[in-house]
Amino acid sequence: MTQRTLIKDLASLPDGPVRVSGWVETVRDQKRVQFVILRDESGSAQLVNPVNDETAATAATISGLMHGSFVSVEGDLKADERVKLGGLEVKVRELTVESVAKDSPIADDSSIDKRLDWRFLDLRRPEAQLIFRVQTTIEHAMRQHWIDEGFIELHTPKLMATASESRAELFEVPYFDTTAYLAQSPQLFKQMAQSAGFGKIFEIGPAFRADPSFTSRHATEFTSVDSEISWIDSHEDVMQLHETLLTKALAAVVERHGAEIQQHFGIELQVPTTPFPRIPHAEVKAIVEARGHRIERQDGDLDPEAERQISQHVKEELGHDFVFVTEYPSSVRPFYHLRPEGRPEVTNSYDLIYNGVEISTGAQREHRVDVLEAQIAEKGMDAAELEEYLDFFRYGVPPHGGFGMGLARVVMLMLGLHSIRESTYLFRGPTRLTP
Ligand code: AMO
Repeated sequence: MTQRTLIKDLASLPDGPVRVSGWVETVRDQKRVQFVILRDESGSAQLVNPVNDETAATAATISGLMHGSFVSVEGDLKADERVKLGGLEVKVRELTVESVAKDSPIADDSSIDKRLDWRFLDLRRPEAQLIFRVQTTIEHAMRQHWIDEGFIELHTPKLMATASESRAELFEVPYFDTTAYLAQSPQLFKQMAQSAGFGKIFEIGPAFRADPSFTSRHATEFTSVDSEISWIDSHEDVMQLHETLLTKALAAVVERHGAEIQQHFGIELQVPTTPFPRIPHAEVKAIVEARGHRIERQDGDLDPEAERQISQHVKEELGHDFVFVTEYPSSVRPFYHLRPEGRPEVTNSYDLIYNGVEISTGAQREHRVDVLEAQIAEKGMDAAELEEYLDFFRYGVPPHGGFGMGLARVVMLMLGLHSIRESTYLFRGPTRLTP
């Protein structure tokens, strides 16, 4: 039997026998000749079967072929400029139906909810597969940088005895005769690696938030990209690592998928320049208000419209898709953010906004245990619950900082998708636990 050829590789083969396998996208069943568009994970090609006495059996099979059925085909490849799809076709010699499909329950105009119900069929769209190829490239490029720079990859536990970010949005799990919590972030344990003397670490793993909202940017389970480094002078060192990682990721995506992204999503993806713009939070508020948007939030944190506005401003003025909003007020930041000397009202922290949406939070961490204890008390938190975390700072720890970034948000904003539901393989939300 001829070895299977991926459809994308047909173009580089000479005319002659080939074997292709995939699923049936369309069938054009004419009296004298039949055409089948066959798709595999690499592309699509036209199969042709002239109808005559010799091919009658195959013709009968093709007439009854349901869209979506998986088939293997032995045939003869022929380059033919007249064929619109790739300038080639495969004349069928033998067609084996490996698995018959039922009528598809979804169509191109199905709602996103219906498509998610049938996600495995929805994902057969080539642009859906491209989303996950892009994601693979992003992760690979970042991982390559981390490895080149001597980082250690961690896999921190997702079952925890305490909250990892705050008591809000916490999932409880019965755990033998006690209660466990699902990790909201690897925050505590990535910091622990600094006390352990690991120096530089990263993790790409799941994070859970019992967030009841139904926005286009929130999921109850998401993939968090985290990194944490020792011996920083301030959050500036973290931002430099962060922009380097994203620039390398984008360069790899542009090189590997730029043309396809243009074709499927109509976006001319650019590699960003470094440094990314940095604007202090107070200045961001002033800019956003000058653009006519009043931030209504009581705590003064940026709302989604403010994120869109500052992003738009940076795009117009500096031609950049990214902006670091720095110096967040202490009042809207967690207890573990370090506050710079003499300015207790702000933190050595940032949010990174990409094409109008927050994709990440980063900060220098407070590593002086007495200051940490004071900040825990100030936030009205229970220090007893954080005893084990506080131990990380009682036996020596270097100054350190890091960031956490939502992978699906990055992919969504890179490709101009409308919702994180499109850039998450299997979305989890308040009313979705399947498939
Ligand atoms: P934060 O809570 O800001 O910070 O989360 C970091 C990033 O994670 C993503 N994210 C989400 N993505 C999808 N659905 C959600 N419900 C969701 N919640 C968060 C966002 C966000 O910017 N420990 C800190 C990070 C750090 O300081 O290192 C943290 O978790 O892209």
